[in-house]
Amino acid sequence: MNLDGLDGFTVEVPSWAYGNSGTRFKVFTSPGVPRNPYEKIADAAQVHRLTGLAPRVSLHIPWDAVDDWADLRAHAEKLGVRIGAINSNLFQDDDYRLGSLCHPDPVVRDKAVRHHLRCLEIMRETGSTDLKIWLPDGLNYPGQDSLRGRQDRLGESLRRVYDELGADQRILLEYKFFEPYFYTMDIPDWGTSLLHCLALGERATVVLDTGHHAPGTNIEFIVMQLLRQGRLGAFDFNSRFYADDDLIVGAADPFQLFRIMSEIVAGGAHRPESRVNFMLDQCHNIEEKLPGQIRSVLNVEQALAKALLIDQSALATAQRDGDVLGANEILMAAYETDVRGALADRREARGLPRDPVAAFKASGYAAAVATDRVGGTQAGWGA
Ligand code: LRH
Ligand code: MN
Ligand code: MN
Repeated sequence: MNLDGLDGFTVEVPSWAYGNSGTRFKVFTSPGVPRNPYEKIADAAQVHRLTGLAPRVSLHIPWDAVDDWADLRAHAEKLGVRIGAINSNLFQDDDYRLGSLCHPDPVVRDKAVRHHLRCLEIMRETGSTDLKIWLPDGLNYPGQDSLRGRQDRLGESLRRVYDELGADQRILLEYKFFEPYFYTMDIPDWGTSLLHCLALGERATVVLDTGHHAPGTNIEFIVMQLLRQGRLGAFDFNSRFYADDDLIVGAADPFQLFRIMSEIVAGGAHRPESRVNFMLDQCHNIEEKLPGQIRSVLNVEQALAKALLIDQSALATAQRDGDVLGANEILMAAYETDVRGALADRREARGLPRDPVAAFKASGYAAAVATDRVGGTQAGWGA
């Protein structure tokens, strides 16, 4: 089984997956939960230590704000990981009730732009190259504001941020079709995100969060189209049954994850040179967080491994011959191959545990942090 395509493949983990989280109804607390960004990074480093797959941690600002960014960076590097994408936060400030980068008042828009300029500074101090923007702006009622005017304001605000990017920095622009507003969002879909990226320039790319589409959306089609345009910057991986559920990637629909990874392989985007950032955006409300994160990165790796097994030349022949069932069978043969043993062998050959979840449980880490850390925080909100 040739899995060489996995070489260099990585998954970025989110700092907020390690904090307490819940729904709007209840936040469950867990023993040993991190009390600050340093402890979140320490937990994330465990995921990398046991899987060899997760060398970067995304931060959310101001959830993960610290006094000394160089010190946080050094802390991460000492633990064998790096700071990944810096996420701006435009959804927890009273001033943003009617929007942020799209707000009708230029004073509020300016405040939102300045938040991003601060994020760019943090990126310089932490060595991060990716500014990730999820725009929570939108409308609840028809007529509430001008749909068109808001797009114009958004374009102007983004331009101000883009023009301040350093040579090695880029924007990752996320979309979401609903929530927190329900009549429309100002970046509801990949087309809107892509249009803004195209207007900005080549250092603006789209983030595809797998939980941000209407049910039934063909996500792999979007992946293919963005890759064709050279504008797929990143994924926010998670699973959903209903809305933006943020469950473990590959848990709800592993076949969808495989289909996504098939388009990634077809576009060569699993290779690090593609600069597609494969990130997780999840919350572990009721399950153990560290094993949940370990399982997640392994699920992504497994889906990629299966996609790498697709016999591309046989598939091309079947497609050219119009062999509908034959082509489908070639794809399904890869999906149905059990790669778990091969992946465990591969880990072992690299000095990693065959079963990272079991190794975590045996390590005593959870018990040690439960004793050391008292009074952990809710994901984001309490940090
Ligand atoms: C919005 C979102 C976005 C945020 C994260 C916490 O639903 O997916 O990526 O930054 O959740
Ligand atoms: Mn997201
Ligand atoms: Mn989301």
